[in-house]
Amino acid sequence: MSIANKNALPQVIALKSRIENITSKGYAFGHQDTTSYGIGWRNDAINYQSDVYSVAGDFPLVYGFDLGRIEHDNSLNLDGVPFDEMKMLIQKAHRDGGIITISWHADNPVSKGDSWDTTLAVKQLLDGGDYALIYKSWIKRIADFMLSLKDDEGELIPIAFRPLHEMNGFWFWWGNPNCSPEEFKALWRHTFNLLTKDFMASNLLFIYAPNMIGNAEEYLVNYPGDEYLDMLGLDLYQHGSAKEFKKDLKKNIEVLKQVANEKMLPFALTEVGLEKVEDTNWWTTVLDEILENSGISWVLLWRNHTTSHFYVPYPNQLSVADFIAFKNRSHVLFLNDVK
Ligand code: BMA
Repeated sequence: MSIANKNALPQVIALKSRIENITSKGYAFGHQDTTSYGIGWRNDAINYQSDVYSVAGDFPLVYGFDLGRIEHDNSLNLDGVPFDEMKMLIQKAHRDGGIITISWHADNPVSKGDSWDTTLAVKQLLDGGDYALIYKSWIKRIADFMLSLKDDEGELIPIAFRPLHEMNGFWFWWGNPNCSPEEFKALWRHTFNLLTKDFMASNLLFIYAPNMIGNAEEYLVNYPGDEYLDMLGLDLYQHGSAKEFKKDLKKNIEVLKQVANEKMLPFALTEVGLEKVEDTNWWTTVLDEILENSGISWVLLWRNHTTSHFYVPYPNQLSVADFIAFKNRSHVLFLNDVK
C-alpha cells in the first residue's frame, strides 16, 4: 500500500485500505455538513443531529466538511459553520467510526472574491508569483486546522482531503478556462508540497476530483501525477431528466473505474445529487440502480441548506420512504453497518 505523502501516518494508510475494502460489501453513504445543520435546525452543541438520522435512524458513514474561509482565519466557514464546532463534529464522527472528507471552497487570493470569482490567479500563486506568500499563508492555515484534528488519545485523525475540485469546470478560479491544465497541475503539486513537506500535514489522503467528463482522456487533462494523490473522485449532479442523469452517471463511473483500475486507486462519487429530490423513488430507481455493484467506495450527497437547496430528505419530505428503503439495502453502508 503506498501513499503519495511518504511521511503519512499509519492511520492514513489504514484509512486508504479501509476505503478500498468498503467495496467488498457495497458502498458507503456520505453527506456534506450532515451534523452541522439541516432543514430547520443548526447544531447547538446539545443535540447531536442530522437530517439523515431524523429520517432513517442512522448516520452516514462518510462525513463531508468544507474549509472555505479558513484561509482568512475567519471563525465561520463560507456556509456559516464555526470552525471550532466543525472540529468537534469531526472528532465525534471519527469516534463513532465515520470517514471524514474535507473540501475547500477557497476564496480568490488575488481579487479576494469567493471561489466563483474567476479573476485570473493561479499563475501568481506559484513560487515567484506576486501572491505566492499569501497563498502559502493560506495553506499554512489549512495545515494548522488539519493538524489540530486529534482523537481522544491525542492521535491525528486521518482526513480524505479534496482540494481544488471540479477543476475542469469554468466556475471556480482554479477551473480550466481560468488557468491552463499545466498551471493547474503546478498549483496542485505546489499545494501538495506545501501541505506535506513545508507544513508536515501527515494526516491527509489526497483526492483528485473533476466534474462530469466524457472519457478517460478528459478525466486526466488536469491530472497532476500519481505521486501527488491517493484516490480518484468525480462530481456529478442531476440537472435534467432522470433518464439522462442515469446515462451520464453510468458512463462517468465506467470512465472513473477504467482510470482507477489502470492506476490501482480507490474511487468515489465525491459530490452527487438532485436538488430538492422531487422524485419520490429517486434513491432506489435512479441513484442505487446505477451505483449497485459499481465499485465506488462512497457517494457523497451535498448539503441540506434550505427547503430550496437540499439533497437528502428531512422529515416528511416526499422521498423519505424510498430513502429508508435505500438505506435498508445491505450493500448501502451507513454508520451502524460497520459497527
Ligand atoms: C455549493 C452551494 C453553495 C455553498 C458551496 C460550498 O454547491 O451549496 O451554497 O456555499 O457549495 O458548500
